[in-house]
Amino acid sequence: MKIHSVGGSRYGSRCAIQIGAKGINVPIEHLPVPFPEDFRRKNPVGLVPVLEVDGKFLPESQVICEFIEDLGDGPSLRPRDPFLLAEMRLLIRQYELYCDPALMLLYAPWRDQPGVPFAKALVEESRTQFRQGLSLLEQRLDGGKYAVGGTLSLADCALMPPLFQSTLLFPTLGLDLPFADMPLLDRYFQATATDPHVSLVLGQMEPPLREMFANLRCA
Ligand SMILES: N[C@@H](CCC(=O)N[C@@H](CS)C(=O)NCC(=O)O)C(=O)O
Repeated sequence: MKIHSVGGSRYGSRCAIQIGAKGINVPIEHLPVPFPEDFRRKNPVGLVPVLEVDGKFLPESQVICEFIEDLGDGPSLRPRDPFLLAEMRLLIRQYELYCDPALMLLYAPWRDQPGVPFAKALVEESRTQFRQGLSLLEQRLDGGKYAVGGTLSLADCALMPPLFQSTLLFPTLGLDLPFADMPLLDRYFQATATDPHVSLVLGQMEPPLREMFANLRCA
C-alpha cells in the first residue's frame, strides 16, 4: 500500500499526519509536476492524493483517511462518541464546502497560467470567502487544543494543512493572516501546530509551498 501525492499538498498532508499519528508504514511518493501522462489512469480527475492498494487506486483524501481508519491499525483518529464523531465530520465537511473553494478561486486560474500575477480583486475576494467559511469553524470550535474530543482526530488532519497554507499564502500577497481575529481558530491553530505529528508534516509542507508562493504576485 502506498500513496501518490505531491510536495506541499494540503490534501496529501491529511494522510501524512494520519499515517504518522498511527505509526503505520504507508509510504508517500511525490509525483513530479506536471503529473506523468498516465496518472489519469490512477485518478481520472487528475488530482492527488491517490492510495494504491493491491493494484487498485483510491482517490479523494477523506475517503483514503476513512479507509485507513477502517483498517484498524494504530490508534484511532475517530472519536468513539457518536456526537463527537459527527462533529469531526461536520468540521471537515464545512471546511471542504465553504473554505476550500475560496482557495480554489485563486489556484484554478493560476494552475492554467503559472506565473501570471493574480488580480488584486480576485485575491481579496478569495480571502473574504475563505474568512466567511472559517467563521463557521470559529463558531463550532470549543477552545480546546484539538478540533474535537481533546485528542488528535481526522478533523485536525484535514484542517491544519490548509490553515497553515493560508498563513503563507495571504501574507505573500500582501494581505493579513485570514484568521488572526478569530480567537478560537487562532488559538486552535497555534496549539495544534505543536502536536508532533502535525508539526512534522507542516514542516515538510513549508519548503515546497514557499517555493511555489515565491512566484505569486498580485497585480
Ligand atoms: N478533493 C480532492 C482534492 C485534491 C486536490 O485538489 N489535489 C491537488 C493538490 S493539493 C492536486 O492534485 N492538484 C493538481 C492539479 O490541480 O493539477 C481530495 O480531497 O483529494
